[in-house]
Amino acid sequence: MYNQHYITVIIPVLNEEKSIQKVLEDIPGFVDSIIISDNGSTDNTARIAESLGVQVVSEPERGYGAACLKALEHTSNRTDILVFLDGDYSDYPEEMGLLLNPIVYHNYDVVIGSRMLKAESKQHLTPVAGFGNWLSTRLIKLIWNYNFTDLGPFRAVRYSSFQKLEMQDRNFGWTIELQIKAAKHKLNAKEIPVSYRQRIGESKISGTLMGTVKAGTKILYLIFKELF
Ligand SMILES: Nc1nc2c(ncn2[C@@H]2O[C@H](COP(=O)(O)OP(=O)(O)OP(=O)(O)O)[C@@H](O)[C@H]2O)c(=O)[nH]1
Ligand SMILES: [Mg+2]
Repeated sequence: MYNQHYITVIIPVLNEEKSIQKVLEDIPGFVDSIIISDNGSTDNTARIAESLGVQVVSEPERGYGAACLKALEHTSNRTDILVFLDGDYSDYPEEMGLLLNPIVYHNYDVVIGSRMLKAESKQHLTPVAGFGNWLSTRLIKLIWNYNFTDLGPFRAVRYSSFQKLEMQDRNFGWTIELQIKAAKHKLNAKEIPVSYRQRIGESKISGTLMGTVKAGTKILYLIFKELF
């Protein structure tokens, strides 16, 4: 519990055996529930997580969004705040309180950890990812007048507000869908600068051309789909 708030952490994973233990070790002790959503890993990610006593759910259909939606099927209704975190040790789990405080103390609904608001973090984003963030957040500002600088994975959402959003995207569009729907539902949203480092293990998305093109296309498609 964090100031009488029940915290559930969701970590989608695909082959993160080299990093998952480090991620779990750095998660603060106040967290009530951790759900690892295994997206068809072929390595030891699930076994390592289970050996550390963490709940692992399995989503065979590839896709970041699909993995999140599967974890949400197993989320306790005692949950007050959801936290999303990547499994590649690029985020700093120990900074979770920074994301929770605006929700617990200042009535915010959505807090995005921005890597663009911290020079030491921004340098670890590929130029294409940086440009993609700039373009998509400018479009959100233009269309829905909400100020974001990043589509960062490390974020916290008040569970009752989250349920209103009826999230649907099953792969790369998840992060931006949440931010667009937060704007459309006029939720109280803000960004907090967070630390970010090079991932452990092979880059799957932002470090690969195919991954970046696929993610970029999906993100732009979602902006125009939500617009119309
Ligand atoms: N790429 C990818 N990651 C997934 C998938 N399902 C779950 N994940 C996890 O989602 C999180 C984000 O994926 P990443 O590959 O780190 O995406 P990224 O941070 O944009 O790019 P890189 O870290 O450079 O690969 C990680 O914990 C992945 O293990 C999937 O189908 N594809
Ligand atoms: Mg990553």
